[in-house]
Amino acid sequence: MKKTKISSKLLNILTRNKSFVIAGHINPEGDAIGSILALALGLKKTGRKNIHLLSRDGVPANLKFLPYAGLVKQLPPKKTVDVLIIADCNTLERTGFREVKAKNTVIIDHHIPPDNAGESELYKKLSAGLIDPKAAATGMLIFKLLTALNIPIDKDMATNLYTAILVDTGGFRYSNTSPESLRMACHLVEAGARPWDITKELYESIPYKSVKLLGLSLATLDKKDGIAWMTATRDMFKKTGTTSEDSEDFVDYPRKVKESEVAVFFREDEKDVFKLSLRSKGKIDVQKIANSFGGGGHFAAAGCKLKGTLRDVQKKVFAEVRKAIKNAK
Ligand SMILES: [Mn+2]
Repeated sequence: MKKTKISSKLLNILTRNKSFVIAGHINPEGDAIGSILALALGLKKTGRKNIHLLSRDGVPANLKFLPYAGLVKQLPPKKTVDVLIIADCNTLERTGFREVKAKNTVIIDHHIPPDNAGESELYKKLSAGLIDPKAAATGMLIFKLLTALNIPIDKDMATNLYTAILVDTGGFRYSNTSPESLRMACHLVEAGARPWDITKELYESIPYKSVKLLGLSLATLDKKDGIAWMTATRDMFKKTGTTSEDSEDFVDYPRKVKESEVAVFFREDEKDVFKLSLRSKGKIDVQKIANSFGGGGHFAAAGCKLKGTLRDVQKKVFAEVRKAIKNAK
């Protein structure tokens, strides 16, 4: 296994304190929920009972099968806790909780810290961190952390961690799939994670109404100049009785288009407010594009929010994408 430096300070904070809040990010997916659950189960094994798991948007329906998903709460504790652990994101804003009071704050994450990180209040008072943008999933960092803490990984932890890594590597297909992520998966399967059971829950249990929504949205699929895109309007959500959660992986469809270098999915959240998901096939840094609109993410997967009519929003975004494609040539 590749060496990731885990500071003794971090290990001390985790072993010498009693009360913890572990928070994932808003709009959580498998990596966020799987990571916080696995870490909590691990810490519980060492006798720690006072662990409060937080996800502002709760646990999405397709992740409710994760062992101990019921532990995840949407409201923070009122009392000051010893340690706040921010997982799979790197700002308090992303967790959706500004009100958590903690004596120590720790970040465990695989996103690139914000440019102004050094000046932000959070980073100034950060007690320790395990931040590795090269890690394919936060779940991989949790795996290493549990190993460093000598906590054996049981079946429940393995199921959570396998899910985290599976989701963030796109089912072990994305370019972040490495010997290390596969080796970890191998350990996790040996520890009791069941690949087909997890796959079935994640990818073969889509509600009928979500597939109907996909049908409406797919009808908007279009392409031009190396960009492929697709839209889901409020009207479509209304017609099918679905919510934004049902369109979680829709950006995969424009990404599948052979002619696309960049894929964009436009999701209308409110009238003239669009949430964008951007994907790259590997040449274009879509994080930069998302950044220019106040969003963020990774090189190959990023997101942002824009106001305006669909026409105006698309015009603005396509201009940026076209520029990026041109510069990459
Ligand atoms: Mn992640």
